[in-house]
Amino acid sequence: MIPEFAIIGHPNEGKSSVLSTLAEDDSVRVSPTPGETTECRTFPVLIDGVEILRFTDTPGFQNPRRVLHELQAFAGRGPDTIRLFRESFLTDPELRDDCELLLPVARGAGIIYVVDGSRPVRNIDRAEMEVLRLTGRPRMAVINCKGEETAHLADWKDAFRKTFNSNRVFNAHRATYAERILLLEALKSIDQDWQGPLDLVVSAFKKDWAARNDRTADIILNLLADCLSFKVMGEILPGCDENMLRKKLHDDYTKAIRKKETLAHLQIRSLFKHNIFNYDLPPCSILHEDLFNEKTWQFLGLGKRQMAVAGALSGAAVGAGIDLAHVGLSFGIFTTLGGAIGTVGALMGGRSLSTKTRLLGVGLGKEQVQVGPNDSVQFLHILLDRVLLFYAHIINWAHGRRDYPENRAEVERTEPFAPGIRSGHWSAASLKVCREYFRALRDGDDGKREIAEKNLLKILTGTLLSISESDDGG
Ligand SMILES: Nc1nc2c(ncn2[C@@H]2O[C@H](COP(=O)(O)OP(=O)(O)OP(=O)(O)O)[C@@H](O)[C@H]2O)c(=O)[nH]1
Ligand SMILES: [Mg+2]
Repeated sequence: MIPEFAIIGHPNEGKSSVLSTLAEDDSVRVSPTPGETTECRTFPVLIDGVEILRFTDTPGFQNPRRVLHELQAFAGRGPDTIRLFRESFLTDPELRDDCELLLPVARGAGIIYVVDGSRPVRNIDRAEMEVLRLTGRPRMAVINCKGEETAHLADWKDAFRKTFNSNRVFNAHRATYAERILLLEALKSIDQDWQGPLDLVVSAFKKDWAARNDRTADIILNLLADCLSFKVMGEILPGCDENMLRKKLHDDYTKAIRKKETLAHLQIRSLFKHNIFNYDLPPCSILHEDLFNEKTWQFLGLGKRQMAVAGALSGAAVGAGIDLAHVGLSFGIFTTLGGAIGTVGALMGGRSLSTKTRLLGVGLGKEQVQVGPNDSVQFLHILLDRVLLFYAHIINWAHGRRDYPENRAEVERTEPFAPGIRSGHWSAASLKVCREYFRALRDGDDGKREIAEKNLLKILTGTLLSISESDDGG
C-alpha cells in the first residue's frame, strides 16, 4: 500500500507551499491570495520511476464550525464518519470546500495539518482541529511560520498536544534536505501501520539523495578537468595586430570557461528538480561576481598561506614557458590585460611563443598565441568553491519558495556557510589531493590522474553529504 497524506488547513496558511517543499515539486500552485487551491490534487513522489508516497493538496477549510456541528451527528460511526458526512453535504454550497478537503481522508489518507505558527491560535483553528480529531485518521500538525514571530509557538504546541499524534516545526520556505527527512521520520510515529512503508520511503529518499550527490560529484570533476585543460590558440599572421589577437583569445577563453561553468551549474540545478521557476541566487551572493573578477579571487579559493602550502606560488608557471596571457590569468587576473602583457612580455620575450609553436607541431617560422590551460591550482579551488556554493544554494532552495523575501535580515542569512564549502579550509591531505589532481592533469599523466581523480571523488561526495546534512542552509 502506498502511504497517502492529505495536507489540510485554513486557507492561505502555506499548505501548498509545504507540499511543494516536501515533494520537491515546483509545479504546485502557491499564491498570496487565499483560496488558491480549490480542488484536491495528488502529487505522487517517484523514485526511479516507482511511486513510493503520495501527498494530496486540498482547499482550505471554508466553514469548520458548521462541519464540526454536523459531524457530531455521525459520531460513533468509526471509519465511516467522514464518508457519511460527505454523502450528506456534498451538494451544500456552504460546505463545498470542506467536503472536497475531506475526500482524501475518506479514502484513508493520513493528515498533515498546516498552520501559520507566527499568528495566535484562534477558536476557528480549534474547531478545525476537533474536526480532524473526529476523522479518527492518524494526524500530525506542522507549524509553518510565515512570519518571524515566535511568541505563539508554545500555545500552538499546547493546542496540538490534545488532538494530534505528533507536531513539528517545518518551514516551507527554509526547510533543508535534513529537515525533510526528519519530517518523514516523524510521520512514522503517527501510525504503526505506516512504520514499515515509511521506513522504505525514508531509505529510498536517502539513497536517491546519495545518487544525486554522486552525479553532482561527477559533474564537478568533469567541469574541473574540462576547464583546467582548456586552451585557445591563434596564429600570428603577418601584419596581424598581436595585442588584438591576444585580447580576442583571452576573451574567447574566459567566455568558453564561463559557459562550461554555467552548464555544470544548470545540470546540478535540474538534478535537484528545480525545473519551473527561474532560480535566482540571493542578492548578496558572491556568485553574482564574475568567475574572473577580482572579488571572486579575493573571497574564494586558497588564501595566501594555503597558496604557499599548495605550491602554487612556486613560479612553476613562468619556468614552464607559458605565454603572458596565460600567466595573466594565473597571477595577475586583476591587473589590466595591457599591464599583464607588458610585465610578462618583459619577462619572457618571444621565447614562450616559439616553445608553444614547436610543442604544437605547427610549421617552423609560424608563431602561435595560446591562452590556457590555466596553470594555477588556485583556479581549481575557485571553480570548486563556486560550484559547491551553488550546490549549497540549490539544495537549500525549498521548492515551495518562489522568491526572496523583502526582509533584509532574511536575505542576509541566505549565503550558506556550511563546513566544506570553502575548499581552502579542507584538510592538508585533501588539499594535497587537489594539488595532485591538478598536476596530473597538467602533466597529462593518466595513471596519476586516475588515482587522484578517485581520491578527489571521495572527498567531493563526503563534502556534498556534509553540506546536505548541515542545518546552516539558505
Ligand atoms: N514568508 C513565508 N511565506 C510563506 C511561507 N509559506 C507560505 N508562504 C506564503 O503564503 C502564501 C500562501 O501560501 P500557499 O502555500 O498558497 O497557502 P495555501 O494554504 O495552500 O493557500 P490556499 O490554497 O489558498 O488555501 C503564499 O504567498 C506563500 O508564498 C513561509 O514559510 N514563509
Ligand atoms: Mg493551496
